Amino acid sequence: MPDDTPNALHRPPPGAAADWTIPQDWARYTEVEHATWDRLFARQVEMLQPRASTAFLRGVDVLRLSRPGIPDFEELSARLKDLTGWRVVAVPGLVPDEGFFRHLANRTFVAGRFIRRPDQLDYLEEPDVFHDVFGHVPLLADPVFADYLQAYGEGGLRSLKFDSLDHLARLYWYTVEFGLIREGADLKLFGAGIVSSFGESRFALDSPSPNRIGFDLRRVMRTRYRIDDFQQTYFVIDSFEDLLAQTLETDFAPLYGELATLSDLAPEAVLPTDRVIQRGDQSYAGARP
Ligand code: HBI
Ligand code: FE
Repeated sequence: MPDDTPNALHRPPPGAAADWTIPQDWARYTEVEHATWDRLFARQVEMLQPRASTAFLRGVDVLRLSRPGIPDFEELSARLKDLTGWRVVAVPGLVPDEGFFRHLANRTFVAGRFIRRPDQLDYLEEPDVFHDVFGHVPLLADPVFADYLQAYGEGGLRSLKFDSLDHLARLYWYTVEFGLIREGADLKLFGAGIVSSFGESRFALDSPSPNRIGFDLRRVMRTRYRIDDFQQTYFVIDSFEDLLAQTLETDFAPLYGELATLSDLAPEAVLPTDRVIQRGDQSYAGARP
């Protein structure tokens, strides 16, 4: 099954272990790299106070991510292990799906160790340490989300024999990377791709352009996504408990059979059966080339 993860290597590069891990080499970070982390962190954490999910903000706090400089994965993992059994390990870049799923199933989160340059603050192709650690790791301190991500990894390993990894990747994309969550009457951010992006942290909640639709597993798994720009639709979960329940309760085998008979949906689609929280006008997407 050729791996479709964009520009993923197909075997560990020289210096990487068989499970793709490499040493973080924390002592090698320069002052400029630590300063880039501090600048990104200060900008995000301030604007996320009213926007990010409670669980995300709690994770930033309990994992002491406000300490200056790029976190040392060993120190971070020692704290995280006590809370939910997760650890953070460094990898050279994108890992093929099987290796990635296996890490998640073992409660090890793979993180890039490089950090973007000062002139790349607002966008970069590959996930760097700020996207992976600031974006993804705080929620690993939440017991229910921690269970969800491990269940996702186990589901991924079981799914390798089906030709349905693109459906599964959409589930990851629209929750772990770009998910929104209800908190009372408000919508809050929890997806790592959003909370690690200054622009999208505003866009995802404030812009009239994207759709905001209640999460439904089948609906999400049918919906294509953009990897190079803000999302045209955000899906909203009611709680991490509900997301975990929908994932655990589902036997993915018959689900894949069902999905194979249904057409994919465009990123901007709105169905009559959707729980539409807000129908977007796609004004942003329309304006883009
Ligand atoms: N590898 N390092 C890394 N980080 C990711 O987020 C990642 C990956 N490989 C595959 C992948 N994500 C997605 O295809 C998931 O949907 C599986
Ligand atoms: Fe990510």
